[in-house]
This record gives sequence, structure tokens and C-alpha cells, in this order.
Amino acid sequence: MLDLLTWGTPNGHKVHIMLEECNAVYRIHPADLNDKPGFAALLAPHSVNGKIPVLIDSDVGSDQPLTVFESGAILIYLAEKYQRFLSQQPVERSAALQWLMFQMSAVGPMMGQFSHFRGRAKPDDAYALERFGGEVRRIHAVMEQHLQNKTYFAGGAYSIADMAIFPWLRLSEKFGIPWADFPRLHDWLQRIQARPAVQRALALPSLSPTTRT
Ligand SMILES: N[C@@H](CCC(=O)N[C@@H](CS)C(=O)NCC(=O)O)C(=O)O
Repeated sequence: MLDLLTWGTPNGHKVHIMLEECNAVYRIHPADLNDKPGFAALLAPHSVNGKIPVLIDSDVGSDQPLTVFESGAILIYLAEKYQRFLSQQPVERSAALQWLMFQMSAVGPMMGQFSHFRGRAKPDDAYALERFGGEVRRIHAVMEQHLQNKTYFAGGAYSIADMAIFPWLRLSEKFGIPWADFPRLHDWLQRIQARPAVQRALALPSLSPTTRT
């Protein structure tokens, strides 16, 4: 059985998408970010980092379940477990991992920091807003250029890189990114959004304890 400690945030949604794409059997354990003590108590036994998502796989042929934190590591773990969405071909595999790392090191952190400083809206945050706002726009331009002659981030096939990037980019407009400036990225976004598994994942978690079978 797979157990997922999660919430309806971009980092949570990446894993929900992968689980739905793999038709996995899993249980969701909602970790309510608004309930700090409850959140900490749920996470503490499973992750020293104390953040969602955390995946616990009790189906590993051992007494001890295997626990994985960091959404990128969870996506790779699931890709290897189900042998899906991460090519065995060196070129496509490397491309998928590069764009997954780009998401983990740039898209998520920069959009996250920009959102944090925008939310504070203190006058002395001007430098941070300029810095992170500029980076958010720059990384959108990098992705737009990459998709010039590609359907998906790793090339011709949908992969865990698309699943990692999508939940952040569905928020781009809220970050002041005009889709008119990034038409290929917008087409890609709509392609991913149309996938039935993605639709199911975005409706998750119901944020009450659920078992998916
Ligand atoms: N790099 C981590 C980031 C995880 C993360 O920041 N999770 C947030 C929600 S999206 C969280 O748990 N925040 C709770 C907190 O910081 O207290 C990953 O991708 O898994």
C-alpha cells in the first residue's frame, strides 16, 4: 500500500498527478497547512524536513516501509516502481531529469519566494520583489524557448518533468505572467490540463481522509 501525506499545493499535486497517471492504489492523509500543530504532529514521525509531500510504501518486501520525502525524489521513485513516465533511453531520460531538477531548483523556489514577498507587501520588500519577480519571468522565457520544437519537456513523450512543472505553471497568471508572451508554454499547459488523470488529481485530495482503490 502507498500512503501519501499531502495537501492541495503544487508540490502535493505533482505526486497526485503521478499516482493517478499510474492508476496506483493509495491512501491520502491530509496534512492541513492551516493547522500548524496538527500538521507538525502528522509529519514528525515520517520526515525530518517536516514538509509535504511524503510517500510511505509498505509494499517493499521488508518489515520496514520505505519513506520518501522531496516531491522530485517521490516522482523518480514512482517512475521506477511503475516503470512509467521516465524513459530508459539515455537522451529522453536525461532530459526528463534535467527539467525535473530545473523545476525543483528554480520554478518552485522562485515562484514560492515571489509569492511569499508579494503576500507580505512591505515597502522594504521592493528588492526581493524585483529579484524574484525577474527570476519568475526569466524562467518562463527559458521554458518557452525550450518548447520551441518539443511537445513535452523531455521531448516527444510526457514525463515526470511535465508533472512537476504543471502545478506551478497553472498559477503563472496569478504571478503576473501574461500567456500572450508565452504561447508555446500556454499550449503545453492546456495539453497537460486536458489529461483525465490530471483532472482527477486536481480534484484531489478531497482533504478528508480517503482511500483510493
Ligand atoms: N522541496 C520540497 C518542498 C516541500 C514544501 O515546501 N512543502 C510545503 C507545502 S507545498 C510545506 O510542507 N510547507 C509547510 C511548512 O513549511 O511548514 C518538495 O518539493 O517536496
